[in-house]
Amino acid sequence: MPQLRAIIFDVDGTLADTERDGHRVAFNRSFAAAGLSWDWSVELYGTLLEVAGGKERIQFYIDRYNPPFEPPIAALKDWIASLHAAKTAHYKQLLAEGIIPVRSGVKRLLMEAKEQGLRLAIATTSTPDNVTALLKTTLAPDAPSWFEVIAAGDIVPVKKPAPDVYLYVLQKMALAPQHCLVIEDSYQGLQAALQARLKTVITLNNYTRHHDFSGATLVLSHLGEPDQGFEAIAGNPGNATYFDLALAAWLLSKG
Ligand code: XBP
Ligand code: MG
Repeated sequence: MPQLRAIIFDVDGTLADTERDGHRVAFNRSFAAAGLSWDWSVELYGTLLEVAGGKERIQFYIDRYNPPFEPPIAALKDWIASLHAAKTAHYKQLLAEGIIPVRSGVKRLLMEAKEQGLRLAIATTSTPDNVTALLKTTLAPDAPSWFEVIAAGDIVPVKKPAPDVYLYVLQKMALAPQHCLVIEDSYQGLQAALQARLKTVITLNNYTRHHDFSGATLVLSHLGEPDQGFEAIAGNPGNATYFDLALAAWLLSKG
């Protein structure tokens, strides 16, 4: 019977609803500051989220939508990297304003895991600086240290839906996939985790509720709290009304 040894968290959309009011706004601010007329609406951003990674997303936008801009003198890849660096600064500024809280149940679950000595990790496509800033502003100044491994951004050459970031975490923690549970929010994240043979629980958000989550162990509206239960969209949560370590261990023990 496989035992639960670690939980691996995705970040954007899973720990916090960062995309619409955080990353999207930061992209737009970096575009305006660079003198570009580009504006990513809430709706367009939903389409652009098909591509994980901010630099990759900007490249995809240029390729697919052919937006107006003066071709840079520098190599396009370098120009995108500097635009994206400005975006990261805007994003961190937005986080510092405290506008983005963690999702329901996230802090409770992390505290429970810490108390029980369960190992924790992060596997995200987002830039490392974004992750530490989010953890510090929403949880606690020392929250980055709660995670044994924070695998983020360009740490692996190929981003989700490729499994690389999850394989990297497993290798760093020297754990077999059957001892870990993943919490994700998107199709791309689920594919990455499944290809690494990891059982995955999905918490939906507005950008991902229409995604195909076949293969997920459980699909929930959110992790929930004792007084704010989850809705189970797919899978069997047993008698649980909110997601805790007992439910996580039970899901994994089913093999
Ligand atoms: C989310 C992403 C990221 C963010 C933006 O990753 O795909 O690209 O949208 O962050 P995950 P960057 O759900 O895996 O956390 O601009 O730093 O890429
Ligand atoms: Mg995500």
